[in-house]
Amino acid sequence: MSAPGLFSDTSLSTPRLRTEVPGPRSRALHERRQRVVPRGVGSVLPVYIEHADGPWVTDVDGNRFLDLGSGIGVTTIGHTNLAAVTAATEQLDRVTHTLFTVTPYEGYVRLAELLAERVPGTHETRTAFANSGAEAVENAVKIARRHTGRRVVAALDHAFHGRTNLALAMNHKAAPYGTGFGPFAPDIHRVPNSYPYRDGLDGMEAAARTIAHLEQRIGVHDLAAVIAEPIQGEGGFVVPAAGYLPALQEWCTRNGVVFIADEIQTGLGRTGTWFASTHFDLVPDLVLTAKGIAGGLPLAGVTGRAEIMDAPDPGGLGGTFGGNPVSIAAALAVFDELEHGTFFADARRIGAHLSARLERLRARHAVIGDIRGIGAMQAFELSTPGTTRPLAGAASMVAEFAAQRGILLLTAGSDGNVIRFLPTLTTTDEQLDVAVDVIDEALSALR
Ligand code: PLZ
Repeated sequence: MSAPGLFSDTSLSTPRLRTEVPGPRSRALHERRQRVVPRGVGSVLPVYIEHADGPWVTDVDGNRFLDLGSGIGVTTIGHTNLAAVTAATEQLDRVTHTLFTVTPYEGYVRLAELLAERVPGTHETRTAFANSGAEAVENAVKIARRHTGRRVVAALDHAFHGRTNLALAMNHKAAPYGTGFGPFAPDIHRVPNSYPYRDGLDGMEAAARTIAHLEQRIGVHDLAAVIAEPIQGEGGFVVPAAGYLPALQEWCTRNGVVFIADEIQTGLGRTGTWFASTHFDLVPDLVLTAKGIAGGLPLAGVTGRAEIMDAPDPGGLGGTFGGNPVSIAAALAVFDELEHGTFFADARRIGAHLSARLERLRARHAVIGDIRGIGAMQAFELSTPGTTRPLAGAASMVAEFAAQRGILLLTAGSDGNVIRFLPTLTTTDEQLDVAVDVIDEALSALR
């Protein structure tokens, strides 16, 4: 059985609004915040959260929102999942920190063992832990360069890999992530991805295009790694055409290039499997995890082939908080929940229900150009009817409309014209129906 959330009001089906959104207490906090927090740290919706439980977040004004974003794909097994909270709380009473690179502890080793068993493939692996997704990306690049002795890293169009300086060079979108933050790291190249809705290419054609760029613009002798999100997250839940990723990986393997799967948004139950790579028959050399791995506590991992991971010399990898014991304890509970709960089936149920409901919506709203995703990672793209031209602004209008009804939705896409769903896997079909009905109204109001 899956553990309930801490406050156990998960069975409710509708949001509850007690004030306007944002309410007076949130507005007062927002005033205070603007005097002490830089504007560069934005907030999609300035409602200040007081507690959270399962798929619900409740703000300081007592408004309860249905959270279909899970803090951007973090609280996958539900907000304040009881097992994760209990494990973290018990760990707090024992040891909060020693630093694994000073005096180690078992949890780090245990979680590395669990990842070794669950990443795709039968090869021997090693795992190094870090604090955030971007740090996992940084470490993967270090490891791939040290292993290959080559400099260049290729990322895909529409990719997002984080907000550290190296990751900024890998992101597709300059604004707002990179604007004014250069100089950026050299030897990062971006190459075309597979975006079936927009490019109309099958997997082989798209892979041939990507590989031609890699060969002509970089050359295999300098190429250390190719990094790909199996389903692009911030880029708009772009699901590559069948065969694209395996062809790309096969080319990497043939040429001694490390293939890195950024599973930071797609991994750990989100798509109904441990890793989304499985859906594409991928066996990545390195797999990156973060977000959902510790049920809301900060943790990230790089798991990969032993011979690649062991390339850096002792002391070459680490960091003060990487693999913090409290985060690790929560992560062990998350793995146990995923293993023994109903979460994988729930992800598939959510995917089937949501995509069916969205297809019915498309019949009524010509602006829905594409519906895509796997499991509890679904999205629709808004286009000028009859074309694939992005309908700018519409997605944020839908999200704002929904927020006023107590539904938290996230936008995505390089053109900002995608609505994405990253619900907690505790979300019921009835709760999804409430959200889709509100989206239906929002799309009608667009006309
Ligand atoms: N790789 C695939 O999705 C984080 C970004 C939120 P960190 N995505 C959410 C924002 O606006 O900064 C992400 C991702 C993929 C890497 C990252 C970076 O992970 O934990 O935010 O560093």
